[in-house]
Amino acid sequence: MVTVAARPFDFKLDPARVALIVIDMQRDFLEPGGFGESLGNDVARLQAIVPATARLIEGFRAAGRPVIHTRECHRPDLSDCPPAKLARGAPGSRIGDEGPMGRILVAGEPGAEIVPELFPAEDELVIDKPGKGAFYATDLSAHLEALGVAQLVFAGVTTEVCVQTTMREANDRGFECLIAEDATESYFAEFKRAAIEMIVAQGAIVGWAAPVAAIVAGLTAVEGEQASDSRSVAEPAVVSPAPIGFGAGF
Ligand code: TIU
Repeated sequence: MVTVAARPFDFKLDPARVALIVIDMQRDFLEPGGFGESLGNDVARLQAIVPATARLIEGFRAAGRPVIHTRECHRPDLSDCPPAKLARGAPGSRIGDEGPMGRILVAGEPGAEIVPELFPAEDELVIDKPGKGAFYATDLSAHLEALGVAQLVFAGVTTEVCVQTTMREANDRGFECLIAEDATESYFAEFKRAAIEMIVAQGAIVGWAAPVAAIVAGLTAVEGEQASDSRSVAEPAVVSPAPIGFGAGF
């Protein structure tokens, strides 16, 4: 185990059992004319985390650890989009409507694709998900089980919606979860801050938070080393039992 300085206390990183999940870094959320903007958001804020997210992805690739990408999108016939979700957004620019990047949030359309700077490598898993959480109605659980993963590092957008939902799903499934705080963003600065506070509160009730640099240093550190400058937190890390409950659909 490698010690990564994190909040609310050090994270004990297992470089042999960790994977990265990059949530929904899609044109539809980061560029004008997509789903994010159709919900009334200014998408400019989200572009800022692309370089830090790229550094995190590169760190995992260099360490030979899995990088998993997700895309929030729907089938072209929208059969996997509940009417309650379809009804959101401004009329004329809802899910499935034509926009400047093709049909909004529809699989295979340019807007649903991951931004070029963070494009998945050929051998990397890409999970298309109809919900906010990446476990709901996907085969992510089975993939993680096959990979022997016990810890998940999270990046992507938006912090309080798809990232937090997926972290909560993962935490309930027994994974130790760490959010890369400078590789995630929200359309609302205060929501990002509050979401991370909720995650780390109550002794890491959902998980831990650390900067990209500390996580990448941890991936390459020798076992037993401190991966970065300690934030002088003496409390020992809690090591959870092996992940449990990997059932299809859970
Ligand atoms: N609206 C918003 O903040 N987020 C989403 O709809 N999806 C994701 O977070 N990916």
